Amino acid sequence: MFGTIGHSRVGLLLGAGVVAAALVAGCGSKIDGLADGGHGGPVGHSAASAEVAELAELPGQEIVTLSLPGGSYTPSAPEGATDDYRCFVLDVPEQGFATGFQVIPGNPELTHHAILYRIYPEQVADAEALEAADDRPGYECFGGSGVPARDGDVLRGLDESDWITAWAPGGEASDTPDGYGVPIPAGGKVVLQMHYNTRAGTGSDSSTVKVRMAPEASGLKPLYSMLLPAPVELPCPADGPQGPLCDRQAAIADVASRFGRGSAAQVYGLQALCGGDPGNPAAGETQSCTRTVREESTLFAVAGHMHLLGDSITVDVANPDGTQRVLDVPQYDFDNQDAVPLAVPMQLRPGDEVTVTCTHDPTLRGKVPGIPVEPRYVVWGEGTTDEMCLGVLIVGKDA
Ligand SMILES: [Cu+2]
Repeated sequence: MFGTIGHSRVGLLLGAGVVAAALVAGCGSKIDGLADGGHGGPVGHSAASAEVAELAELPGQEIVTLSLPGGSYTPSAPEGATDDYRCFVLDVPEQGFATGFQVIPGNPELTHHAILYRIYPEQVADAEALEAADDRPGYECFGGSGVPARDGDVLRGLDESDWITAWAPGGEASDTPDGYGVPIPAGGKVVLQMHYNTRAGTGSDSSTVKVRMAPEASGLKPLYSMLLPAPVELPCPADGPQGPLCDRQAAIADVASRFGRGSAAQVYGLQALCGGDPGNPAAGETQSCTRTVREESTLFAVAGHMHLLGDSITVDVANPDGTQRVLDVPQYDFDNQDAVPLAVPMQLRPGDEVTVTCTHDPTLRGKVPGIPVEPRYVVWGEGTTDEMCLGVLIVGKDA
């Protein structure tokens, strides 16, 4: 769970595997989608824990409750699948800053994760078009909201991602750090992504999300989730079983067959983002990516996300004073992906470099339930058979 900062728990919990959307264009060739990520797939999460702290009332702030359209939704997974990712476009009856969150699952058996995304006014038409595409409530969406980025500014899409909050079973109410709130712009909307695992239960869901809103005039500083993804290029171990999917191109085609062409584009896009060669990357168990801080900000907490082959993950900040490890997870546990608050919030300055480093262990295949035993070259993707390497930095903007 989240640690304590002052009197408030850190907001923006990272649920069981979620990555926001962003677009990468880069590297000469047209790469049109380092898109969203996903989740780690079903891994024996039990229902929400019995003890769930209530979102606290605060003077001058309003708690609003967001509900699914019509109050409930009956999940149905596509033919042959057991997961239904559904996004719902919702109105927030207040604007300003969100300072606290609580997801109340309506059908804990079914509900695998929930993510709330910010939709700016200029994105509303795109979101509504997605919503209208079929006659069922909501629309199918893997990983991110599926709504195109505002202006194609890839780095901003990562530095100031569109996550508002995320939830996974067991997640409790959370607060943003004192003095900071997540911007909810006037004229915008939110998209609530629900991931239902229909293997685990049946029936309908009537989940709700409580959001505590402070007015625009409250003078809070904006708080964002900065996403720091790295590629995953994990070959079949040379001394282990081999198979057709041990070929990288075959593995990428397989991901694309399950999650669409954007899913292949994001494998290449991650190489472009992280200085690798999209066509001929350095494969291996350990991968990293370094990005440069662009704005004065305060780092409050860091989370790491991988899937079931995840072994270890670190996040380092390098500045003129040296290098500080701000996340150190030597033995990754898929069931504990909570953000870890820094003992003392850290100032980030333009030019500082942040690096995420992940090590995956391909030999866990066959040992851990939930991972198909068929050998494969593993790339970034949303399924249980795929992997991610993602640092999430909870940063407040101070400039
Ligand atoms: Cu994931």
